[in-house]
Amino acid sequence: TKPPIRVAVTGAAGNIGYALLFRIASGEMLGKDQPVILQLLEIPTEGAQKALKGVAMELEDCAFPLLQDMVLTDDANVAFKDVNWALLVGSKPRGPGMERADLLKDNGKIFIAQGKAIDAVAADNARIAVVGNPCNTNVMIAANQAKRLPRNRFTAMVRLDENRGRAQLAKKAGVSINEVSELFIYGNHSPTMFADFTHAKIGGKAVTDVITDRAWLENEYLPTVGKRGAAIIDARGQSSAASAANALIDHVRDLATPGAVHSVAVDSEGRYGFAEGVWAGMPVRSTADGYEVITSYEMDDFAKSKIKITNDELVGERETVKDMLG
Ligand code: NAX
Repeated sequence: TKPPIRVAVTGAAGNIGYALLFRIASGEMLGKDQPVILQLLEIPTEGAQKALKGVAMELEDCAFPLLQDMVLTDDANVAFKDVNWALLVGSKPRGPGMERADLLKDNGKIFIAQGKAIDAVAADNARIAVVGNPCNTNVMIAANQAKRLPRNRFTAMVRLDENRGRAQLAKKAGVSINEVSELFIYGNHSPTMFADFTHAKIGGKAVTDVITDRAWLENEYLPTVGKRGAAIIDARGQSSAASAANALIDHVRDLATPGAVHSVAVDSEGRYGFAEGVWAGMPVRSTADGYEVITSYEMDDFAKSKIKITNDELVGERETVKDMLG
C-alpha cells in the first residue's frame, strides 16, 4: 500500500468541514487507494474543540479503510506538521455592522500566523488551498510569509464559481454538464469575478453561437453566477457548504491530476492584465508536480473591461492589508 498523505483542514468543525472531511476520508479527493491522515485545526474555545471531537467520532464511526489517523488540535504548528496538503477553510465571518476592511485585517492576522506555521513545519512538497474568505487576499497574505515554500504552491479556490458557471450554461442550453468546456473564472472570488463565457464551449461550439442571446449572457448569466453565494444564503439561511466542499474536492483532485484543466486562483505574475502580486482566478493545466497557467486566451474589449473591474477590487483589498504583507 501507498504511504499516507497528510491533509490539514482548518475550520474543521464548521459547515464546510462537515461536508468535506468524510469525502476526503473516503478517497474521493486523493484516490480510492490512497491512505490519508487528517490533521484538524480549530480555534481553542471549548465549544469548537468539543464540536471537533464530535466530527472525529463520526469519522471513526464510518470505519473508512483509508483513514489511517487523525490529529485534533488548536495549535497550527501541530496541525501543519509534515502535511502534504493544507486546506485553509477556517476564517472569521463578518459580524453585524463590521466593515469589510476590518474583516480583511482580522482574517489577515489568521493567515499571517498560518502562513508562518506552514512554512516552518509542513512537508517540502506541501501545497496550500485557501477557501476561507476573502480567499484571494488571505492566500496572498499567507504566501507572503513563506520563505521556504515557493509562492506557486499557494492557491485559492474559485472552483465553486466555475462549477456554478458550467451548471448555469448547461441548464440554459438544455444539455448535460459534460457538454460545457473551457469555462474559466478570472479574478476575485466575489461578485466581481468574470466567468468567461466568451471562450467557453458547449458541445465543442462557442457558447455565443449556441446561446445567441448576448444580453442574457452579459446581464443575467454573469450576475447569477457572481451572486450565487448570496442567493444560497437567502434560500437556505446558511452559506454554501456541500457545494463548497465539493468544489474543494475538485480543486485538489484536479491539481493532483496531471493534464487536468481548471480554474484556480494563483499568483497572477501580471498575466491577463492582473496586477503583479495579487492572486487571481485563471485557467491552469496541472502537471506532475504543480501546474502551468494557460495564457493563450485572447481577451476582447468586453472581457478586458470585466477583468479590469475584478482586478481593481483585488488591488483595493491588497491596499487595505498592505501592512500585513511583510
Ligand atoms: P463556519 O463558520 O461554519 O466554519 C468556520 C470554522 O472555522 C468555524 O468552526 C471556526 O471556529 C473555524 N475557525 C475560525 N478561525 C479559525 C482559525 N484561525 N483557525 C482554525 N479554525 C478557525 O464557516 P463555513 O461555512 O465552513 O465557511 C468557511 C469559510 O469558507 C468562510 O470564510 C466562507 O466565507 C468561505 N467560503 C468560501 C467559498 C469559496 O468559494 N472560496 C465558498 C463557500 C464559503 O462561503
